[in-house]
Amino acid sequence: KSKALAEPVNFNKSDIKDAIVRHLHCSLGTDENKANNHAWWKAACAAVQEQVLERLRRTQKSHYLNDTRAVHYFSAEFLMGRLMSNNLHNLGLFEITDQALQELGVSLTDIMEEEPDMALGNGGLGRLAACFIDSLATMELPAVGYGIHYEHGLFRQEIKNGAQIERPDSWRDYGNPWEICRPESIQEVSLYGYVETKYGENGRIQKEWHPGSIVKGIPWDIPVVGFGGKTVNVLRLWESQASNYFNWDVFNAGGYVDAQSENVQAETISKVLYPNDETEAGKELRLIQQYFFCACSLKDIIRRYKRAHGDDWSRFSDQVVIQLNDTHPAIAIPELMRILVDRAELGWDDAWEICSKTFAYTNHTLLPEALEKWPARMIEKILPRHLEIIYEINFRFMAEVEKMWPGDNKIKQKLSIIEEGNQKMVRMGNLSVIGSFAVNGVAEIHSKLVKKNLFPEFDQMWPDKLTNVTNGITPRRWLKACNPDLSALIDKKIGNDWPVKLEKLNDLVKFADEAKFQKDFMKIKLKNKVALAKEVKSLTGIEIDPKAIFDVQIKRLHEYKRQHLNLLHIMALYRRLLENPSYDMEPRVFIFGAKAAPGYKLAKDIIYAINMVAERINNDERVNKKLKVVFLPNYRVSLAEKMIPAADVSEQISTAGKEASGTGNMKLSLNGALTIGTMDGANIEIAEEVGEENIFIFGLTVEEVDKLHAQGYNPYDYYYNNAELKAILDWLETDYFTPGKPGALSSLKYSLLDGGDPYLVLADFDAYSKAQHKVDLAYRDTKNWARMAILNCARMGKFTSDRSIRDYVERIWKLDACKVDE
Ligand code: 26R
Repeated sequence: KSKALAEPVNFNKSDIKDAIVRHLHCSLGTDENKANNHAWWKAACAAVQEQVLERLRRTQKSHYLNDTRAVHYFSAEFLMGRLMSNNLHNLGLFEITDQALQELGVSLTDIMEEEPDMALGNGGLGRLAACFIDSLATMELPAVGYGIHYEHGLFRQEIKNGAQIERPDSWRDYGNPWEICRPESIQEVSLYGYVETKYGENGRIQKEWHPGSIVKGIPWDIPVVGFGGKTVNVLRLWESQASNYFNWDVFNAGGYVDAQSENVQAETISKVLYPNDETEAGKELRLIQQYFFCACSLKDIIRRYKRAHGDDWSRFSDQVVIQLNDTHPAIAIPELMRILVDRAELGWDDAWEICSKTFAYTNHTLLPEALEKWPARMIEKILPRHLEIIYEINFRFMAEVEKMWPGDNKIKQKLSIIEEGNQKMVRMGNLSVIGSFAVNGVAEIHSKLVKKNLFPEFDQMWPDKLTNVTNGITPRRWLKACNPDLSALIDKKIGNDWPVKLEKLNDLVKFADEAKFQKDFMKIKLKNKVALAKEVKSLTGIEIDPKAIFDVQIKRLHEYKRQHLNLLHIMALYRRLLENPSYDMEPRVFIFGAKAAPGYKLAKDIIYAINMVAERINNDERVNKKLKVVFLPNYRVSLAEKMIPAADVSEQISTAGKEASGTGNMKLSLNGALTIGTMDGANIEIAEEVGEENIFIFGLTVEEVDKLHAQGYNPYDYYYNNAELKAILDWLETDYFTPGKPGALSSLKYSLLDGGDPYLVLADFDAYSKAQHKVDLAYRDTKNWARMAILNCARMGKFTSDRSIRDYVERIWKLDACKVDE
């Protein structure tokens, strides 16, 4: 056995040093004198990867020998971010690798900056998937993540003259040291073509799909290292490639060049992540992406199942559970039916029995424009057999509905998978509920609304199907790795097992009033703010004072998240300072990070408005000692890891009922930021945990929002009744913030007045402004602020993703952990 493959437990500093240098020489063909940071980073990754792969091999062997039931997490998005620091921490090798590199004259912190983010997701849903697979591996649960190996992840955002521009993200241009290609597990997927109806010997109708096109799926495996390093699961991402088999005909006909253009088409499938968040565009390529990764993944699962159980399908749903991360992978339901009925030749009822015991579905949004619907004609063209199967599922389901509500066509119309109308549409949400044995929302309030507003009749039909699993975040990445000083302080106070037992943070409560602990806690916060201030300076040129309140709003840009409510309040403060230079306020820096979907005009206008207001304020000598505004470009996981530890205030100000859960709220609170927020999503449960006196809750509740809409909401009521609000909105129409370009910000004003203000920004403005004033006053009491910050951290135990996974395991997946033999 070579030194580098020494037993993981015995792997020490000099082993790491040797392995890194060996990779520098033998994998990268360079040496200690010539290597730049990028080469050092690659060599270090390769050294770590040796340890990872050894544990991966053991994990796979244990899972195989124990023939474990496993969860298969199907998600179009996995927002992994960087893996180096995470893997080192989870392997327990961070400190000694840091020291090893120091002895080689290299800074670990510096070389980690070389790693591009794996940004294969839009936001919350994708990051949740990444936190979940971390918890699954940590808890030693057999699990596979399945998704798409996008060539380009979420676009890189640049800000030019205040406006967002999108640049391609090329995270893999210089190779990804963590992934392994598995050509031995390539799958083929059919598309297009037609269905032939045949009659078998027994008189049974047989369907055969003659595809018009076949593409290959190449699996790339990313090892997922559990904390403690015992279990290493895999995230398997499929890359599309042209199938040689299909192109053979074209090739023989002498169409060498045409064959290449076929390749381009096939390879387009995994080219790019759709950057839409919450607005379905109905694009054919997106449906193909969804089917492509579901079909590859199901074949992969079935191949593994058959290896152990042959053609006996009776145990399939005992061994396999598939979690659908929103409806994006819902096409897997008719695909499994097709395999069982057309290929395995099971009867429909037997097939449906297996299918509906295999799938479970998580809903992440109630926004109508985010609920996926595909034109039936589009499905027919791409997946003709699947459309037939969907109709059959629906036909049988309609009979159930008829039994429950005889003669009620209204209800049938509402529950049907097919939406009739000008253009027939397939509702993927309905298909998902009907084809799953469990459906969950992602926070208490959200799950209640899923039952009450989105799927009330389904809830009546199957009272136990709809449930809640409140989201969570991994404390390994979102505290231990991103906030090392605070983590060390916590270790010192309560021991070091909190990363796997987050409820232990509760032991900090007893120190919340201790002066020394408060000082240490806030000293670390200040140090993190100094570090962020440096980053802000280098990214934007803006100087900010680390002593000011750092008020942070980081999330995708959307009207419902109300970044513009934050902006209107900033303008109010600016105006108050101009009108009264001695206006009493704590110095505050408002910091934003947000990407807008490229086609979402108003969202982009809001980014532009934030930047133009920022520029004016930051350069106004009259106010910029007290007020600064920063928009950090290209918000992403690795930037969040720098912003979150430095935040004093966390903005969670969505219109009540619109944010399903939120997960950034949990990360910020865990790192000692105080929340200003509405009674929405997980904010409600955060308030319950930290106590009402340790959070700034404001604004309309869901019931009040409904009532206001019902009685007819008129934003002008608020415009004319609040002189400050009127002045601010009118200000937007002048050229004060856009010199020489009056009206450049007027789309914002329009959306809030004549546009109807759909997210009740004006209705909540006054309450928000008052809550912000309370924040300002509270910050002046430094001791109490420290106490509140500590209590926020101490009471976040509930929001570890380990608890979410435990909920899924006990209530939905029914999985057992599998110890990996050392
Ligand atoms: C259909 C398509 C355009 C699409 C819609 C919505 C693509 C992506 C989305 C993103 C949604 C589903 C999302 O990320 N939702 C977020 O999920 C988080 C994890 O559950 C929640 O915390 C968050 O509140 C919710 O907005």
